[in-house]
Amino acid sequence: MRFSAKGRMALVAFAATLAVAIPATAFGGGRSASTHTVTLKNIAFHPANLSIKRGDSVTWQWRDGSTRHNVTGSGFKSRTMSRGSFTVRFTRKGTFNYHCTIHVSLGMKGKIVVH
Ligand SMILES: [Cu+2]
Repeated sequence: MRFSAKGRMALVAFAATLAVAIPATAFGGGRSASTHTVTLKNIAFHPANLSIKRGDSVTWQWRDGSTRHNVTGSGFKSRTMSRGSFTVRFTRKGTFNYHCTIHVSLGMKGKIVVH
């Protein structure tokens, strides 16, 4: 499984620029890659379930005050932090479950379905 994970704000902004710059023909379906946002707030991921297309990116944004969280999945893991963002580009189809290791017992889990 190949992921590109970038945890720093500047790199995330750079990645978003790259995603926008990828020509539609790169995916054969006449569409450009998109970046989707998941917000960490109230000890939960919003939205918890997200459906995206192969080649799209997901950016998690920390918006839960001083509460520290992380995004941990199979093949990707953010730092534990209380602010900032984390981006993963999904290059394969499938279902990718993830969670926050600190709050998994409180149900802080999410799922990305890549079509
Ligand atoms: Cu958490």
